[in-house]
Amino acid sequence: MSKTCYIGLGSNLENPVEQLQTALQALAALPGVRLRQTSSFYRNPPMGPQDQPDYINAVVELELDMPAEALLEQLQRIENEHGRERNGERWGPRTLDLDILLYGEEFIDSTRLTVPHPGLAKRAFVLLPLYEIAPELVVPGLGSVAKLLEACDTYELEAIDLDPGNDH
Ligand code: PH2
Ligand code: MG
Ligand code: MG
Repeated sequence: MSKTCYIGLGSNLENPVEQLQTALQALAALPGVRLRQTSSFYRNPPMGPQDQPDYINAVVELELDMPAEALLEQLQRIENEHGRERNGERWGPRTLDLDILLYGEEFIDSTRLTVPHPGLAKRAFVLLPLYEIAPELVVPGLGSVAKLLEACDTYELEAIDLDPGNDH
C-alpha cells in the first residue's frame, strides 16, 4: 500500500537553493517514489547557534511504496552525496538535511527514527511550508497543521523568488 509522506528539506551551506533543487531531483528519481507537491523555498534565520548562515527550508509531499527505514537510508544517502558531514555540533550548519516529518498516519519510535518528527510542532520553518502544500493536514497525535501554525511566529520566514527573471 502506498503512503503519503512529508519530508522537510534544509540547507545553509554551499548554495542552499541549489542544494534543495538537486535534492528534489534525487528524491523524484527514487524508485517507488512520486513527488506530489513542493512548497516554496523559505529563507529564515538559524534555530540554535546564531553564528551560522540563514537557512533555506522547504517541504515536499511524496507518495511512495517503501518502508520508512528504507526511505531513511535513501535520504541519508542523498545527504551524503550532498557533502553532508555528520561530526558537526548539534544544530550546526549543514549542506543538506532531509527529515521524515510524517509517514502516513504512523507513529514510529525506533533507535534511528522518530515519526512524527519531534520538532515538527514547534518549528515555523516546517509548519509554514507544510501548511502551504497541505492546509487540511492533521498530524497524528498533535492536531491540525493550521492550529499548530497559529501558535508559531512566522514573521522571519521569507518565501524566496526562484525565478530571477521575474523582477516585479
Ligand atoms: N536545522 C538545523 C539547525 N537550525 N534552523 C533553521 N532555520 N532551519 C533548519 O532547517 C535548521 C535550523 C539542524 O538540523
Ligand atoms: Mg536531520
Ligand atoms: Mg532537521
